[in-house]
Amino acid sequence: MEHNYPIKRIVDDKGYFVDADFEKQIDEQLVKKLYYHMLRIRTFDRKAINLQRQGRLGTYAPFEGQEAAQVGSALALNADDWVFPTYRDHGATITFGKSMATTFLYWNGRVEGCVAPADRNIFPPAVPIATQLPHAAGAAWAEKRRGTQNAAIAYFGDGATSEGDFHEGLNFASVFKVPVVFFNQNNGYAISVPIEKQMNSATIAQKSVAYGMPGFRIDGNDCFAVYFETKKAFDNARNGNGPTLIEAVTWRKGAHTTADDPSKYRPEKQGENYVDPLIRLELFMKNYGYWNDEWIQTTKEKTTREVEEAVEEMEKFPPPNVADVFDNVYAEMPAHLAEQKAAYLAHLGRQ
Ligand SMILES: Cc1ncc(C[n+]2csc(CCOP(=O)(O)OP(=O)(O)O)c2C)c(N)n1
Repeated sequence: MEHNYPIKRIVDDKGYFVDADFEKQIDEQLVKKLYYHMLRIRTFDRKAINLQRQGRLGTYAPFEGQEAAQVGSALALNADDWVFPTYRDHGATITFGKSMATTFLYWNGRVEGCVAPADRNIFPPAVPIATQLPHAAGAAWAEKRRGTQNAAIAYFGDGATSEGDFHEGLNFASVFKVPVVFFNQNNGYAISVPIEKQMNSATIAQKSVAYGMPGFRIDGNDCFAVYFETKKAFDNARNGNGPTLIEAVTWRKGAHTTADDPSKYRPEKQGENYVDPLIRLELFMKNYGYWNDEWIQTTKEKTTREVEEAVEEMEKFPPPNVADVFDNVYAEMPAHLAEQKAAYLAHLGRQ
């Protein structure tokens, strides 16, 4: 089955073109945009881990290694599209337009961290696995019924494909031919469970066959392959051809969250040939004359400053309102919650 789903790539591990058709479509502007966003979210990610270690941030789900998958796909979206992320896709949501400070607030358990910017349709991160797939199909269906050109993307991991919601989301989207892209980041593990223990299918992409939709396997560490293939799936969706399933094969370098230790369940490296997606882009830039020391230095300083400013903004926030836990569940609070809220506030001596 695997041979029916070869991994598409545009640039190899050493940063050389394997698909020459794309040489003309890749220009300096695109290369710099991809590099800037990948460096920006990596700087954010590493800072978040440090903050968690210092007790300045709650538990955090790192995405290092998945930058090409998240940036490449987020840059393929239009501003009015819908994004349905998981707890690991803040690289994608930040690239799409969510602020870093808001994202830090989310990881501090703040309700403010779930609020999307006014000009972007970004759902709060889905923590229950795969629940966001039917949501994305529903949002896309609504856009179709309204006759717009807007589409939706649902991000999810390999483990999510073992959940019922994955199958319901794909089936619904296919039957109603809705404009949605199901974007899987196959990072090899669902917490500590390797993909071979998760499923008997050789690939995730082949699951598209059961739902009568196109499915592709792409190199999730090749930002160009991710960008162009996701764009193609979106064009297809906007043209009325319905959903696509994309499997971006990648590697989660760190822990599932800052609460676990990956050395207990897997090797440190993916394999002999593994090259970090950011290093791969750097090699490409050097190979094809896009590398410029001065620009790189300025970009590093800019992204570091941006992250530091976001930390300051997060830390300036007043203490959270303890009632948030109760106030943001239902539009109208049911009696049992109202009772619990009153009891809690009384316990804290705030009534
Ligand atoms: C419905 C549900 N079941 C179980 C969990 C516990 N859980 C949290 S993350 C996770 C693994 C998810 O793996 P995957 O979908 O591959 O995403 P990744 O974390 O690798 O990005 C599980 C089982 C959950 N959050 N929701």
